[in-house]
Amino acid sequence: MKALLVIDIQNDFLPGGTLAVSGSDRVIPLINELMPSYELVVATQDWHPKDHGSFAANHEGRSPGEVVDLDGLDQILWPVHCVAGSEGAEFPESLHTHRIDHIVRKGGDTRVDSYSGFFDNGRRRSTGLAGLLKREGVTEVHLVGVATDYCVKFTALDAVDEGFRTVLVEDACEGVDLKGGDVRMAIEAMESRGVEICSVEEVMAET
Ligand code: VGL
Ligand code: ZN
Repeated sequence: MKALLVIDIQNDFLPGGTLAVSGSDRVIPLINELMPSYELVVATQDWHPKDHGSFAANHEGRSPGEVVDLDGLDQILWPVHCVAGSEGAEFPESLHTHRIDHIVRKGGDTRVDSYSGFFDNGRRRSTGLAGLLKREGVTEVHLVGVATDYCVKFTALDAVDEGFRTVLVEDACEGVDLKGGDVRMAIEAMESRGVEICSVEEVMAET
C-alpha cells in the first residue's frame, strides 16, 4: 500500500512566511491534486518551541545561515519559524487538509533539530512515523512538500532506511537552495541511496 507524505507545507515556508521557500506556493495545487490518489496521507509539521536551538535569535550575536554546534551536531541557524501554535506553523488555507489522515510533528526538542519526519538529526528519538506507516500496512511512500534540500531529503533517506520503497515526486517539491546547486545535489544524494524520482504527471497517469 502507498502513502503520500506531505512535508512541512506550513505558512512560514510559503511566500510571506519567516522562512519563505521561494516558489513553494506552486506545489500546493499539485499536492491537492495528488492526495485523493492515496489510501493514506500523512502530513508533517515543523513544530518548534520559542527557545529552539535552530533559531539564530536564540544565539547571541549570530545570524541566519551561520553554523553553530548544537549538542554535538552542526546546526545551520534559521530565522524564527514554525513556533508551536503560531499562525506560521499552521497549514495554509489553500491546502486540502480534510484529505490528511495523520499529522506528525517534529522539532519539539529545544536541543536538537529534526529535518526528517522519522527521527531528530541526532537519531536519538523517533517521531513514531515509521511505526504508524507499518501498522497501516504501508510499503511505499511518495514524498512532496518543502524543502527538497532539507526536510524532504532527510525524510526520504530515512524512509529508505526504514525499508519503504521511496519515491520523490520532484515537481511537487520546492527547495531552499541556499547555495545554488543544493537542490540538484539533494536529488542526486536521494537517487544514489535508492529513492526513485518521478513527476506529478507520471503519478497521475498510473492511477
Ligand atoms: C526546514 C529548515 C528548518 C524544512 C525546517 O522544512 O525543510 N528547513 N526547518
Ligand atoms: Zn525548523
